[in-house]
Formats: sequence, C-alpha cells, structure tokens
Amino acid sequence: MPLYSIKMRASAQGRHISGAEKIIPDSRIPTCASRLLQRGLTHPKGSPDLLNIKIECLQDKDILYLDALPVSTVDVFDVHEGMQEIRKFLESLGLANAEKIISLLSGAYSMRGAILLDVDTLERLEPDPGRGVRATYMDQEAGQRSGETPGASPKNHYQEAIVLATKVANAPNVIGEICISDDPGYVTGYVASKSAGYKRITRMKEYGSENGGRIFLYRGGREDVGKTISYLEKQPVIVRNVQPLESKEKAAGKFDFIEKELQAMRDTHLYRTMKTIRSAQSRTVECGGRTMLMMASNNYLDMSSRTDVKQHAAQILEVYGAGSGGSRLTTGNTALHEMLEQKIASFKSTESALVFNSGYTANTAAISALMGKGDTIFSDELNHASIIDGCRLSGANVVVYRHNDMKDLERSISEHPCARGLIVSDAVFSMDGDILHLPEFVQIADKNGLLSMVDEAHSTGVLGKTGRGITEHFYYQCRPDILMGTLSKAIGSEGGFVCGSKNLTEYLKNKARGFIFSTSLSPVAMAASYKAFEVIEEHPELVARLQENVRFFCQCLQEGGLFAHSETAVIPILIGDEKKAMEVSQALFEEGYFTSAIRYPTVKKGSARLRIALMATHEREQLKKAAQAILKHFSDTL
Ligand code: WAQ
Ligand code: MG
Repeated sequence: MPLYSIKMRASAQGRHISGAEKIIPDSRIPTCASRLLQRGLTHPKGSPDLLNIKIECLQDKDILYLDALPVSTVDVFDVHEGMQEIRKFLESLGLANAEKIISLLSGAYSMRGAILLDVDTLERLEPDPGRGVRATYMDQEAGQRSGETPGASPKNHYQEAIVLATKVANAPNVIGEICISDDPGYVTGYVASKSAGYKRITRMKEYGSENGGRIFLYRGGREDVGKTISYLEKQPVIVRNVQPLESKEKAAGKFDFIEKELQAMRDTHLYRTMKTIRSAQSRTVECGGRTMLMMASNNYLDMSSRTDVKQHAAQILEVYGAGSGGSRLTTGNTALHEMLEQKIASFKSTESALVFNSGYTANTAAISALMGKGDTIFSDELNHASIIDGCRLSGANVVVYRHNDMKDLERSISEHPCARGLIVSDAVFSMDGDILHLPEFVQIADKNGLLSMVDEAHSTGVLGKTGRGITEHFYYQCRPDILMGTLSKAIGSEGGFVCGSKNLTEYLKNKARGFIFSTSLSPVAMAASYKAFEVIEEHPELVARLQENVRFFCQCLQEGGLFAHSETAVIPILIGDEKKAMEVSQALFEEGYFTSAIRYPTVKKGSARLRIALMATHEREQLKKAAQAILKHFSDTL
C-alpha cells in the first residue's frame, strides 16, 4: 500500500507562519489535509496570505524505518544550567570547542532550517545559509499519535521533535544535534545523538524569547556533505515506537503558566518586589542597611511607634496574650474589641461601629452582605480594589461612574433604575489624594432612595480640624449611611471598621462572611487602636501639623516648578511611564528617600506615579530636602 507525504506551509508577506508534515495512507488524506489546513489558517502568529498543501506519493521500498531515540529529561533550574547541559553533551561527543559551538547558535535564530556545522573546522556547510538545511519527509508510525482530536491540532513540540531528532541522529556523518524552539512560549529544548539519545533540557531560554534554532553537528569529509543533505532533505523516514512523555515529565510543566506570567510582568516593568524594613514604622525607618526618610507610609499621624500607644498595647499583651483564639462569634470577642468599637462610634459620631480584620475585609464583607443579585451598586471608577472586589463578590449589577463626577453619577442612576441599590466611594482617593464631593453624593443617594457608603481609609485622622474625617471636613452638613475606615493608616495599628446605625452593625455581625468566618484581631491590636484614638482626641494639633506639612511640601515642589497639590496626606506626582516611575523612585531610594512608585494595575496603564505620603512628625527641613531631591530626579528622567 503506498504512503503519501503531505506537507503544509503557511506564510504572510513572505514571512513563515506555520508548517507541518505527515506521512499517511491515501485513506487519511482528506481528514489530514483538512486538519493541516486549519492549523495553517488559525495559527497564533497570524493569518496567511499564502498556504500550500503538497501531497506526494512515496514508494514503500524507499522508506526508512527507524526506532525512536530513547528519551530522557534533565530538569534544570535556569538557562545557565541548561547551557551547562549542552556543554556537557558536546564534551561527551569528544568536542573540545563546546563554547564556540554554543556561540554559533545565535546564527540560526532567524533561519527556517538548521546550521550544518563542521565540528572540527567550525565551518558552516549549508548551501544557503539564510535558509539552512531542512529535515523533511518524516513522521511517526501511524496509530501511535496521541491526542489527535478533530479540528486543528495544536503543535505537539515533543512528538514532532523526537521524529526529527531520530531522523537527524541517523544521518550519515551527523554526530549530534542541538535544538532550541523558536516558540516564545516553549522553553524546553533538547540535545540528541545516537549514543546519548534524545535528551530534553527543560530550560534553554527565557519565556517570551523567539531565539530558537538548530545545529546539526557534522564530522566527515567535504565530499560527503551532499550525501548528508540529500538524506536530510529527501529520504522518507518513519519513526517507530515514539513513547508518550511520562506523566512525571508532563508534571514538570504544570507551573509553566506561573513562570510565563512572571516573565511577562518583568518585561513590562510591572513585577513587584518588597523592601525589608528592620525598624518601627515611623518618619524614618531602617531599610537596606541605612536610615531612610519614610515618605510612603499610611501611618500619617505616626501613631504606630508612639510610646504611649506601645505602652498601652504592651500592658494588654501582658494580660490578654497574643491572639484571640477564634471568630468574634465564638471565642474571639474580648472587652478590648467592644471598647474600641464604642470609641470608634463616638469618634465618628455614629450610633455604632464594627471592627473587621482589615480595611480590605471590611469592604468586601460589608458590601457583599448588603447587596446581592438583582441589586445595583454605583461605584466611582477610581475606587479602591477592596470596594471593587466587594462589588464583584456581592453579585449585584455594578455601574461604574466617572471619577468624582456627580453629574455622571446622577445620569448613571437614571439610566439604571433599581429597587435596591448602593452608591459607594472613597472619601479620599488613595492614589490621587483628592476628596469626594460628599454633600452632593449624599443628596443624590437620598433623593434616589439608595444607600450611601464612604470609605474613610485615607480621611480618618487626616481630614477635618480634629481629624474626624470627611464629615467634619464638610462641617457635618451631611452624613452618609455607612462610613467605613481602617485602623491601619492614621490610627497606626491594624484592622478595618464600619460605622452606622445599630441595626446596620447588627446586620453585618449576622451576615458579613468576612466578619463571621475569620479569627478576630488580637486584643493587642485593639488596644493600640484604642489608645491612638485617645491621643488624636487629646492632640488635635497632630492633625493640624500633618495638614501644614502637606501645604509646605506642595509649596516647595511648586516653587521648584513641579505641579503638586493635595488637601490630604497623599500627594501624587504623575510620571506616566512605568519604567520611568520605577527609576525615579529607585534614584530617590538610593539617596535615602523611601517613596512608592505606583503602577498598573493599581492605577491605569501609562499613569504611573510617585505617591508621596506625609506624616505629622516630618520636620520642615526634612521635607525641604526631600522636595529638592524629587525635583532633581524628576527633571533628570524627563
Ligand atoms: N529542519 C531543520 N531545522 C528546523 C526544522 C527542520 N525541519 N524545523 C525547524 N528548524 C529549526 C528552525 O531554525 C527553528 O527556528 C528551530 O529549528 C526550532 O524549531 O521534548 O519546537 O519547530 O519537549 O521551534 C523541542 C521539544 C521543540 C523538546 C523544538 O522547534 C521537548 C521546536 P521549532
Ligand atoms: Mg517553532
């Protein structure tokens, strides 16, 4: 029975997109042709303007049957180790010039075929060095292919490579092969020879790189080169006994998506790392082996390291110990939790308050408990991620309105009438430092019968003459139904809270899953927050100093020609480009200024910025110098 060679090749504007070949009996030609066609038409590299399918009859007596090379896998940690494996392989072939051979690989990057390399003279023997030598007319024996489903079958790198490597290893005068895929998503490559078999190396390049190529290692006289090329390009070969990959080898690839994602983030300057601080959080911190001026902390009033706060917390630690042992609803409700809640309610002039384990939890738990399927939430486009996540978790319809645009909010409400709904906004926007138009916001909510909720994470302790927050800032003209806030910023400890009516907090105690199903914060954290509220009540001048520092600092920047304005503790300095923002922040870091570069996804792509956050305890002299440093590096990079 004759067999047929079938080849597909697709290209666009002369650029190769996709190619594949099979050797099959005539009965399979229609299905096979249609699969190859689909593969060529639907390649991720793009759609072809030229697609060739070539079908040729082969004579059975001309076909060479070969056993597949034995397969092994070397699991390497990184590209460096991968290269080490290639070196070892070349040395095992008795080649002394391994390094030189490896360096020639880059010459194969843009070729469709392989380099045919004389390993002794290092001369390239391909007649057309732009194209290289192509191994073709090969396939594995029918009935062995695994995973062939109808439709366009995706490329199985291993199965195609083992066939090629087996053919090549059996070529006259070829003593071995090195291969790296040019597919940016495939980093496993191999080395192969008749003696070493097919040795897969799990990491031969970085993810995202299209630098792949092949070298066929030739040892022999010039007079035999023609014979080798003719075998590679014309001799039909069917490879028997191709073994499917062991499941443990498949398992090695299961983390690939993580690595791919990390690499993509590195490439786009969105990869995040953490700096290690070895001191209390205060206006100066120990970091990177030096004392840094802290200009990025949310510890706005520097409560975190105050002696009176620490002493009070220490006393509670002594009596109550380190942890709470359970959810508030089981064993985790102490007198300290209740005292703090009373304190928060009185500070915010609300009937009641409820503490959560973090600001993030407070938002996700409260919003998802209040709203559900069929309800509608109107949310500012710059709201904090915890609000966004709370909206998603609730399952309600979410309508996003333009940032702090009360006209757009009204329009959105009229376009999305609902029986029950919530409008939610940050009081101070965390990455822009601007303030919600609270009076209109509350009025619109009330007029439309919607609940109003305001996140006071960055306004508590910051806004208003005595730091009571956004309602004090607007002279108590109006009051949202739900005030949410954190204990981790100006209060200097940890946790979040929700304030409102007694019924509201009772409802949340019974319904908010983030409250119910989490061990409560320790009594120590409660005590630290409690004391901090007392300090703020007794020392409103701290709040005034913070506000004064912001005015002074913005003025320093403005005098240096940089637009900066804020009525809160957050001062954004817009840069735009992610990489530049990182560079400015890094340069400042090297001079002893700890600032944050804020990038996507925290803010929109291309709106990266320095986010400066000031503290009440910063000295004018410190701020002046910091402003000068910022001005210098800012003009350097732009
Ligand atoms: N003949 C000669 N060289 C070729 C051929 C061919 N038929 N096909 C490709 N090349 C060259 C060309 O320069 C490519 O850039 C390079 O090889 C890589 O080709 O066990 O996918 O098709 O998991 O990207 C190895 C699998 C996969 C390892 C290799 O190669 C495993 C792969 P690609
Ligand atoms: Mg490829």
